[in-house]
Amino acid sequence: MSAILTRRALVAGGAAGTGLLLAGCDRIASAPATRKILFSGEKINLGLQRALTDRAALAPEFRPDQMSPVFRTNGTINPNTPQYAAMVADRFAGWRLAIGGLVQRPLSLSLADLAAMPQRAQITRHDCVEGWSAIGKWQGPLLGTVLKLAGVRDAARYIVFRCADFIRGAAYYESIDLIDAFHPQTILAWAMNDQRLSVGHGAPIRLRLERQLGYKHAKYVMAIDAVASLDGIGKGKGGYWEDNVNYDWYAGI
Ligand SMILES: Nc1nc2c(c(=O)[nH]1)N[C@H]1C(S)=C(S)[C@@H](COP(=O)(O)O)O[C@H]1N2
Ligand SMILES: [Mo]
Repeated sequence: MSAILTRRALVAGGAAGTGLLLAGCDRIASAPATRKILFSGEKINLGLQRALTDRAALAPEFRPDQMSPVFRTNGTINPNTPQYAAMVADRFAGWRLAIGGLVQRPLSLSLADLAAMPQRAQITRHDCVEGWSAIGKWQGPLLGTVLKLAGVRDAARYIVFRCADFIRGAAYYESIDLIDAFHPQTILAWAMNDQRLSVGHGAPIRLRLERQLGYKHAKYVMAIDAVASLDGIGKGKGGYWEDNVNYDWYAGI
């Protein structure tokens, strides 16, 4: 009952955009503390709405003439495993993106499948925690489109990205919540600056997550899982750098 009531409260209050945003709201609203707040009065309810709206805000986008002439690479610039080298050799024709975990329809998608979906192109600024930035153009399907195809189950709270590279023996991975997963600028980019993504920048696809710092933008994505908890994945903090250098899991900018 409470889930329905809180959903109605949010719809009536105007926080609802798409059904996808609602999916996220339900999850937030089902936390006992949040439920209390929702029922404690309209003023606080408005505060919650504002918080949700902030998470939905768009990152700035730029004009083509503002693009950086040089966009440096960082972190892994080639996974350099035999498996990855074989994928590069056949130009990722045999590569498949596996979508699994808590989904109704596990998927296996080729680059052609991803390129045939509705596309979003955006010119955005990448901000690395190490203090450099660069503006580039990114194109690919919305992560939300892919997740809708797979059908994320109610129990899912996070989306995990498993990458092809290892740093000091540990597999690179990252994770985000469902609000960011369905954000209108969160894309699986297979093109950068109107060219197919290079190995240095994360071929065949990398996440673009424009409201967060660079280390969250997983390159070399091989598999995407919807999960209920981050426990038991890596060291449990939700990402390679979070696990190993104590970077924040939520790196909002
Ligand atoms: N798989 C993987 N993804 C990664 C990294 C990495 O080392 N491996 N480095 C991260 C960091 S710290 C940054 S700043 C960006 C760099 O992206 P770029 O090489 O396209 O500039 O990728 C991020 N994604
Ligand atoms: Mo970074």
